[in-house]
Amino acid sequence: MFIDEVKIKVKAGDGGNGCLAFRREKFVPRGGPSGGDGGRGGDVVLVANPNYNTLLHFRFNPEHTAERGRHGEGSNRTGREGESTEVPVPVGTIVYDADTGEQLVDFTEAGQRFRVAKGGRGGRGNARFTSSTHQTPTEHEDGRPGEERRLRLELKLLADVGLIGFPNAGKSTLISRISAAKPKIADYPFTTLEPNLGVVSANDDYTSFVVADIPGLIEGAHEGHGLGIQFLRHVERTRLLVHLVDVSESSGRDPVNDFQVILTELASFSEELAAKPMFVVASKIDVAQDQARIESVRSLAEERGLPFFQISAVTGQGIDVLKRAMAERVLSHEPPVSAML
Ligand SMILES: Nc1nc2c(ncn2[C@@H]2O[C@H](COP(=O)(O)OP(=O)(O)OP(=O)(O)O)[C@@H](O)[C@H]2O)c(=O)[nH]1
Ligand SMILES: [Mg+2]
Repeated sequence: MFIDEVKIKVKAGDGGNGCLAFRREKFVPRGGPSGGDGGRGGDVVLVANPNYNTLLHFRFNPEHTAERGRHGEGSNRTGREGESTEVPVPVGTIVYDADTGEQLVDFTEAGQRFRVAKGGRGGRGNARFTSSTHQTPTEHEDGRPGEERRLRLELKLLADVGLIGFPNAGKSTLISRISAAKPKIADYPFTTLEPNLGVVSANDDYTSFVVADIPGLIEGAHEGHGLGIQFLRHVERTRLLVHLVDVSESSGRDPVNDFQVILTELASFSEELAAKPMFVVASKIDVAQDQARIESVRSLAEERGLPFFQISAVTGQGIDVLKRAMAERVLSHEPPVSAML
């Protein structure tokens, strides 16, 4: 299963206790207090690591702790500090405090770090309590407990292009044609149950961009019909939506209606998503005998000033043109979102 949300527990190391000791040595009468301080506990730090693409590793490992500080010892020896623990998260992870709901950090760049649990301070040893009037202190402190927290991690895939459309429109087939992704493809709705990412290399040079294939939407998805619209958050940050409309006769669908339904569902997710740049793509043209079906989609695109394409993932017709246009759109301005990976 694709995991895009997990709850984890983090616990920083406790501080070591301060020590109660007095110097006892031959020929040193009344040696002073010599209890050392406890060491500080280690922190738990999340680090954005580009080698991770999912939150899957947390499923088997939902608790992360850091080492406690050592206790102080006699002869004024301070306890060693506890080792901090670094926990890798994929770029694109947003971390919330699971109890308060507060957003703590949004990992947008590889290497970005954030301390989620602070190690406890070490306790002071009795040597620290000495003063001119207090020569034989017996006070010493316990270390403070390390911070403990429950976190909710949410991963938004950082894709440059999002493929959207009705179930069966050919989204997974398209991503399998333009990238190395091998999603499940089948002739029934809701084949895709979790988002797939594919890396598409632009023809002419070494640049590439990331395309996300998400489960299909149907009318009323925002009310939970079908698989709902929660997957739209994976395309929230894309630069471009590629909207596939099945124009084949065998679909038994009305492409114009399909197109409008999807726009409504996008708008009910967010205004931003509805306003995103969009390519309109008539798909399965190899099995569209009636040219009017293709033309109806073309005019929808034209009315809205959106670029129009027609493809067949089976014959390959139009795929290169579409791919090049996607690359151009995504790579022309700033570096692609996925280049941060
Ligand atoms: N003839 C023809 N069939 C196609 C084309 N593209 C996809 N198909 C077929 O359409 C069916 C659905 O394709 P998918 O790629 O699984 O569709 P999807 O949009 O990913 O569907 P969901 O994952 O259910 O949302 C499969 O049987 C494909 O083989 C095409 O260009 N021409
Ligand atoms: Mg699919």
